[in-house]
Amino acid sequence: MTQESNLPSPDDIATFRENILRKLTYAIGKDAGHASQLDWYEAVALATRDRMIDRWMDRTRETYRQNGKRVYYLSLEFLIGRLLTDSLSNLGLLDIAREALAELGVDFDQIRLQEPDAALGNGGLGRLAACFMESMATLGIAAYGYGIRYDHGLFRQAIVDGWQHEQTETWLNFGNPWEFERAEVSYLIGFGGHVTALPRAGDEQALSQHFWHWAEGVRAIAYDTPTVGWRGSSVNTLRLWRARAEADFHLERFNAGDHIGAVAEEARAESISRVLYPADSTEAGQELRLRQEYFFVAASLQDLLRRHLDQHQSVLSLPEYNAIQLNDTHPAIAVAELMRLLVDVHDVPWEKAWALTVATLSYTNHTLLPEALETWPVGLMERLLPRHMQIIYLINAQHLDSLRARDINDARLLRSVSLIEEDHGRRVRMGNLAFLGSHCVNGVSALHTQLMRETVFTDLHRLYPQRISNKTNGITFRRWLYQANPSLTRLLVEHVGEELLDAPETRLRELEPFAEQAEFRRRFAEQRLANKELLAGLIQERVGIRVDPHALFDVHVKRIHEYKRQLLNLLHTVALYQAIRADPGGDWVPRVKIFAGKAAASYHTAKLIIKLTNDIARTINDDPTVRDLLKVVFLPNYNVSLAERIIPAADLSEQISTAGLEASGTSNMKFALNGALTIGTLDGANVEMSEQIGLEHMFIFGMTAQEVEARKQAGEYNAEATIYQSPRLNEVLMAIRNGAFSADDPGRYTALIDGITWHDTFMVCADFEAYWQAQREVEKRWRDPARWWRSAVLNTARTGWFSSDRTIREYAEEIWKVM
Ligand code: T68
Repeated sequence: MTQESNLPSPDDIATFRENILRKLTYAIGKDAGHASQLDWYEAVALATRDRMIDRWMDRTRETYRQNGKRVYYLSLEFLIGRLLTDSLSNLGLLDIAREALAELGVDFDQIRLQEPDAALGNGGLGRLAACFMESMATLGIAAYGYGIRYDHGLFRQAIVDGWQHEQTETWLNFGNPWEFERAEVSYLIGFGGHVTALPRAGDEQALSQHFWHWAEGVRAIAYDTPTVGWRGSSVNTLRLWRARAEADFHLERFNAGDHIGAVAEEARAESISRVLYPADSTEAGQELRLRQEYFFVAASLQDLLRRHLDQHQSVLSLPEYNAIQLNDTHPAIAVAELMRLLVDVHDVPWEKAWALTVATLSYTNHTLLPEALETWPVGLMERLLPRHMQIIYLINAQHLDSLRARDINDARLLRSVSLIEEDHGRRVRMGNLAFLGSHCVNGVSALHTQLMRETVFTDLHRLYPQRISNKTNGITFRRWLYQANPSLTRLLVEHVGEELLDAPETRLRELEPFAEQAEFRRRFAEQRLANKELLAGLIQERVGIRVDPHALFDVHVKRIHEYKRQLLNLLHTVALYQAIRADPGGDWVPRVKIFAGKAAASYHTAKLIIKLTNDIARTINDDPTVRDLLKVVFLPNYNVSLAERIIPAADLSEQISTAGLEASGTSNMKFALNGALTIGTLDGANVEMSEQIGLEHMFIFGMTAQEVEARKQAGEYNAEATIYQSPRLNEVLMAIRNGAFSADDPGRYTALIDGITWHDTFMVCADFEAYWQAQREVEKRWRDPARWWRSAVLNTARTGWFSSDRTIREYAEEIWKVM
């Protein structure tokens, strides 16, 4: 394509301008003279949404006509962010919209900021679901995302006196122009009550149909958001459920005079879709969480079964036309619910129902952290979902019987593969349930998948050696390159050609030769500098710290968790600070350490790490001896939109988790795609990144997963000797411990520092020296711009494989069988 053909035509601009004005007038009820920025945003969003509808309906009809198989992605989280630029860009309307608005005297870059982030997720798991939705649409896979339409997404993080405070998030306050409420698509979801058998002559009683007399009914109402793929190729549906009280129920009580009781029941029902659980990798052991899980699974399964039966009449062909992916164990109750629907409602014999269930479901695991493996107390399950508990017992009995029939009698093994954990009070293991009920189980990076086989699922893996496979995560380049970094995208297109945009997985490699050209490297660096200037502006505006865009931007952004080791980075920060103070005239590389991330509300250590970051930042930023050599910034309220501003401006990407603990990581891929160099451990997808990019273009350091494991096996490790051998580390720990950064409360960090001294569960001390050395390598490279920028270009050029299109193609071919 030539440059000219890319310019929007005046007709297209005029048409879109008219579309916007019509929306403003007839949907918003404002005239152009009185419209607020928010009105304009809504008008453009509605005009944009209109452009998806025809294709959306076409695709739906097409799938129906072709008798195609549909993919259902069940996830409690979709971390979407904003949709305006994404939708416009994928529809090829971005420049047209910009121009149309300019003609109306409206600045697109201002009104796009009016859109609140849809933050219906905690972190990587939720963002992955959003990237997958976009890739499935791009690849033309007929897919539905199913989840919950939370009234309140992930909390807003405010930093007060250095501490995190959680504030209610209110993304729906001004409505949501992207969604369609489908009041007519609704299901009644039951909870509680009791079960009676409906035995027929000759049936084995336990396996026969049962009737569940549930005690409480909650209505699920569908809200649909169209998801458009690149070049508008295809449009899929994200269907999110909202919980409503069943009106008649409560009206009776209300009329009988129990006004408060009626309202309380209404509130109880609606609380199910009230708020996203702010748990990242920690078990949320709350009844409400289990109600959320069952609520959205039950509504989704009823919905897809209805769609299937409308078209194919019989449930016996379910796996031929439907693939259901469980995003972690959060929807694992689907195994029991699908069995219940097949056996109790559709009268399918138990054995057949089990075969259909396993053939339809598959499960993705995202963590091996023991505290994150979901289990539910048997008592709670019996009370809330009595029929499901029965079904789970039956599945378990059949499973254990089948093993004994294979002469497997080892008590330890039977205990380990059972669906019921007997050791800490009886609990249902959702991981084992998801594993048994799925024909495919996958991990999210090569290392993680290998560790799944060797640790959490060793015994199940031995029994079902074909079931586990790897599907390394990916990211959508549309959002994380084209939209987040338009200036880099322009530079790449200029050199590789417009075709790059349609096939970045392969064509990014064509950039490699340019890494050798000084002029290209100069432009690459210049482009980065421009992004850094923008980020410097944002930092000044949000936290009032002035940073030099020419300094090395060293960035650590993700959920705050001990295993992600923000603390290791902080120890390095303090060590660097002390070194600079000891030699203020030295030849230092000016650096800005940028942190951002949320801590789970109940995770005290993570919140303390945020406070420490801010304590260290204040001390260093106020110290005139370090001047511009070192600045520390904690940007509040990390979310998708902030990530889109930070990632394109990063020079160095911190991916320093304790090896073996980060399942994959996905921000590691986003940074590399945008040309940042990674300092990281051999963990998660970092391993595969180092294979694609080349070890020499990353800064890999520290213990391997094997070494970490060996150290743990050797018994309780204490870091005293390590600290003794590293005067630098010792000095850092002493300073923090003695209140050098917390004069107002000198003991604030005693327990934190004692923790890493006496236990060092996450190998912070153990990896400190290696990390310090790796950081010196970073500085050496930075001082040699030709080498730095060559590596940076090669990072971008060699990250194509981490496109979520590649990941989705693997799911589609190997698990869902839809390609
Ligand atoms: C992340 N998991 C992994 N969990 O930590 C990350 N947990 O390595 C991986 O790249 C990513 O998943 C995608 O595979 C999470 O984000 C959660 O957010 C979570 C939420 C609720 C309960 C437990």
